[in-house]
Amino acid sequence: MSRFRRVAANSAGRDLAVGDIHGHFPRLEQCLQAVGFDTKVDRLFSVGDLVDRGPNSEACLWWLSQPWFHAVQGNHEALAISYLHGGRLDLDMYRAAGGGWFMDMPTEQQAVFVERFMQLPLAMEVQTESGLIGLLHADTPFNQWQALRDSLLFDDDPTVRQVCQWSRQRLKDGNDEVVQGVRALLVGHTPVLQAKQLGNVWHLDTGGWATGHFSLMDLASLQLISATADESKSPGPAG
Ligand SMILES: [Mn+2]
Repeated sequence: MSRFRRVAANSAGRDLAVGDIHGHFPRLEQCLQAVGFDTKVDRLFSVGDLVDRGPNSEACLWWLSQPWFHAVQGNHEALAISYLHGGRLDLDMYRAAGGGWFMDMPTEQQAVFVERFMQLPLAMEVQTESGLIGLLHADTPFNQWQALRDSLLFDDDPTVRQVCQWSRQRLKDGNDEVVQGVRALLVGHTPVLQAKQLGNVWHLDTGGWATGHFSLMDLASLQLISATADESKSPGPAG
């Protein structure tokens, strides 16, 4: 697998990004329908944390098999990898964070998920007509996109990985420094009430997994489309 992925521009349709999904794929599907998402021409980019907390984590495999769906690896995907491969992991914390569906699954099935999660890059860049858009789960340790790209491609620095998947520092500090070399960097991981911009870094996890309120961002225009799933139409139980 490559820890960094480049994606060419979409000349046919729209590119949208979404914050953490956390096993709420039916809600996300409702939101996509509400904004007229067309799987034939549009693409959806996820900033990671596809699984845990919600009732439909298993559905991530179907989504990841769709040619229009692209995701980076969040810390929850990393937790599953650590669990299976014997990395350092606080099991009580993992279960409390929603990992029970995975922990209680037969090992052969866990391996199928982990194999797929290990293929996900830690960061991705997408070409658009108005410039390059970066995506990763939590934060970048470098304010030069080129430096992050080089680090992920040519080193395997655990500190860089840690920041990319776990850090909440930029939001905590209200750090509005611009990340040079990308028009915008889209991240998730820390829930915010409304999508929040600091410098050119957009925090998109508006808790769609908790409240049904997903913020979809158009990559080319950086316009936000907020969509809230209608729970009364949801086929699954609310989580
Ligand atoms: Mn996260």
